[in-house]
Formats: sequence, C-alpha cells, structure tokens
Amino acid sequence: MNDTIVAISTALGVGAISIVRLSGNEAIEIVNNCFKGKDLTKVQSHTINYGHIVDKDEIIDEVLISIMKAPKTYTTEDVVEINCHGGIISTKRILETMLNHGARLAEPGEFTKRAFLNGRIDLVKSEAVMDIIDSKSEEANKLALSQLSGTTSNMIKNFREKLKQLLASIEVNIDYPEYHDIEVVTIEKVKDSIKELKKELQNVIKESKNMTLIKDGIKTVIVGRPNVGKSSILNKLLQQDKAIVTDIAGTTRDIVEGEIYLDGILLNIIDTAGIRETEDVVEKIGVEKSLSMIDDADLVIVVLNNNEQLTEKDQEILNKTKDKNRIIVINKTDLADKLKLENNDLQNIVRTNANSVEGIKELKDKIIELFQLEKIKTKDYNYLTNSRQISLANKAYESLQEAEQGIKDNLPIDMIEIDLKETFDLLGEIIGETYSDEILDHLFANFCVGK
Ligand SMILES: Nc1nc2c(ncn2[C@@H]2O[C@H](COP(=O)(O)OP(=O)(O)O)[C@@H](O)[C@H]2O)c(=O)[nH]1
Ligand SMILES: [Mg+2]
Repeated sequence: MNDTIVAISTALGVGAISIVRLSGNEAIEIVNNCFKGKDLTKVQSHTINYGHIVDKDEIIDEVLISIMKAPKTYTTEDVVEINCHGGIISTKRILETMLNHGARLAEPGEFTKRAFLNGRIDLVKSEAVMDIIDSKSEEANKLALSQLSGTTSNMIKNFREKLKQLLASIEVNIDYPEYHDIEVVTIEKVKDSIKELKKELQNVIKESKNMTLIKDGIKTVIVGRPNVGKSSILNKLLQQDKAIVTDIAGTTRDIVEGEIYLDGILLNIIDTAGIRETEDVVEKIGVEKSLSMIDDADLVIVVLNNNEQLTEKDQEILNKTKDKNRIIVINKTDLADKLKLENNDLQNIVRTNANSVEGIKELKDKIIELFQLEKIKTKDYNYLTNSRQISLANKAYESLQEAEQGIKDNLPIDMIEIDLKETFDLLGEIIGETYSDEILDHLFANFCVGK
C-alpha cells in the first residue's frame, strides 16, 4: 500500500472544473516534479496553491493544487488534489503526466479502501460513502449521511461491548470452576442477556428491511389480465404516456418501467404484459416475465376490471400474490359494476378510473399507508442498509439462538461461549473489524474510480 495512486475524481466529461487526485507517500513530490509555481514540498498542509502543470517545458494546464498532508486527510496519507480546467483532454493529460512521474492508476474505490485499511473509517462508513453518491432520493441520502456519521457503527459496537462483558463473565466461570455458586448465577445471567440481545438484534433486522426500501426504492409491479388498464394506471402514476395504451389485448409485451417519488421515497414501477394463455411467442415470454417479476417485487398491484366478472385467470393471479404486499385495484369504475369479489377477506382495495385521475391519489395514499412511509421516515437511522450487513446480522442472530438452545440442552458453558464468540465475530464483520481480502475486493469494486 506504499505506492502513490492517482485518478480523475470528477465525472469524465466537459465541465467547469475537473479534479485529479493523488494519495500516498510520494504524492506531493510527484506533483511537484511537474509543477511550475511554489515548491509544493515546502508549503503548509491544507493550502491551495496556484501554478501550472507542465510536461518538460510544455504547459498542460493552469491549476489550483490542494496540498493535504498526512494524517488528517481522506486516506490518512498525503493527498494532493489538482483542480484543472474541466475539459476531457487536459484532464486526461494531467492524469498521464502523473502516471509518467511514478504514480499508479487507482482501482475503483481505492482511496476509500485506504481510508478503511488505515483505520480512519470502518466498513459500514465506507459503504455509506458509496451510498451517498448513489442515493436516488432525499431520504436515501439522509440515511447514508447518518451512516457515515457513525450511528450504525456505534450501534454494532454497543452490541459487541455487551457481548464482550458477557464473555468476560463466562471466562471467570471457566477459570474458577470450583466456585459452584458462580456457575448457577452465570447461567441465569447468560440466559437473560442472550434473550435481551436476541430481542434487540431481531428488532434491528426487522427495521433494517425498511431501510433497504428507503435506499433502493420500492420495487412495484403492476399485474393483471390484458386490457384491464395496467398501462393506463402506470401512465397516470407517472403523469406521462410512457406505456402504449390500446384496446387490443396483448399490447404490452415487454416490461415498461418508470419512477415516482412518494413522500421522498423512490417507487420503481414496472408495467407488465397482461397475463393470459397465448400462442404468440413474444407475448408468451412477456407473460412468463410478468409472473416471475411478482416473486421479487416489494409491492404488487393487481388490476381487475370492474366491468367484467372475475375470471379464472384473475383468481389465479390473486392466489399467486396473496402472500405479497399487495394492493388490488378495481379499474374502470366509470363503467357498469359487473365484478363481484366473492372472497370477502381481500384487503387493500382501491377503485380507479384510469381514463381520468380518479382514484389515483387513493392508490398513492394506499401505498404510503401500506409501507408506513411516514413512520419509516421519522425513525432514527441507526439500522443496517444493505444485504451484506443484514445477512451478517441474521447469522449473528442464528448463533445467539444456538447459544440459547445450548443452555436449554445443558451443554457445558464453554460450548455456549463458542456460539457467543461467533456472534461477536459476525457483528465485527459488519463494521470490518474482521474481513477477508475477497470481501474487500468485491465491496470496493462497485465504487467509482477516484473515490
Ligand atoms: N372506460 C375505461 N377505460 C379504461 C380505463 N382504464 C383503461 N381503459 C381502456 O382500456 C383499454 C386497455 O387499457 P391498457 O391500459 O392498455 O390495459 P392493459 O392491457 O392492462 O395495459 C384502453 O382502451 C384504455 O383506454 C378506465 O378506467 N375506464
Ligand atoms: Mg398494457
């Protein structure tokens, strides 16, 4: 990690300014060797210095150079940022000049990886950096900022501290087994503590699933038979004519997607091909796609036609979606009521006329109600936000369960201790207290170059 890395940190394209960033022991020297202006090796830390980047005698660009000396920098190493004119050619030439003078091209996320490896930020905070850049809604952005400030990390550290104390009290027991009285007290204490920790962790995992909705948006699919008005509803929700609407059944063959914001939270809406038996090869693929989209949707909107009786296909769609977060839209309320829903225990029903805006607001309100968006938003954001973190928390929960079972089965205390240590380690993996190179590579590979 001793080499000096360089990358273009701004988006590549024409803009007012671009930034080329370097980090490493030789960052200042490398830039100084191709800089005309002050001697950068002699300037104070955290100063901005005017001059020119030159290649031999040729001026490449007029620049402002920020010098940030270790350790109070993004990576904790010497960091230099070259602010240059934001043209593609000059930015690239500056990058090339740095490479020619001994810097190495940074891998995606390598600056942040160094910040992690040098101990400035933990893994949750590293992920938060990327989430800030990636955030698609205001709420997602707030969530990521909160993670970067350490709320989640502190929560995990808190958990681990409690486990550590528990493990310490078990150690006492193992070291002084002759005190039989301690054994009884400890087992009781361990049992209570595990119960408590389990409850807390379970709550975190449950709430964290809502956080992923904030971060990634609510994946919504609109399904139903052909011609019931799915595409019309999508268009009304998006307030634009995105999907083609005709009275010909089988018009929508492929999926059509759009995005709206409800209360600052992103809704990805997917309109699908009407579900029916068909011999048309293309439409058939569309129908299969529709059915498979149901499985990984966060929300399914099933559309029924108010002007027709319930068909077998409708019933099939209702059965297939009964365990999902579901809203049933009875559309075409402007036409005669012919639909009868015998099955009275159906919930979350909204009536719409997709030819006007009638009912569309109710549909939106229903979604807000179903996901309790108001409530999610006002929660403290100290939860987990991605599948890596959540799956580790789930594993930690499982090992707590095993510890609990072990006590029930009267296993020796050192067996219980092994499960608790496992929980401790798994929670440590969330913040990167323990990690493998493979996991790090995978995680940072998704970052932008230059971050
Ligand atoms: N009267 C009436 N017609 C509608 C309504 N919603 C959609 N339609 C019409 O029904 C036909 C099929 O609509 P479309 O959105 O393409 O249905 P899809 O096949 O489910 O996507 C079109 O002619 C629409 O104009 C509605 O609420 N009332
Ligand atoms: Mg359609």
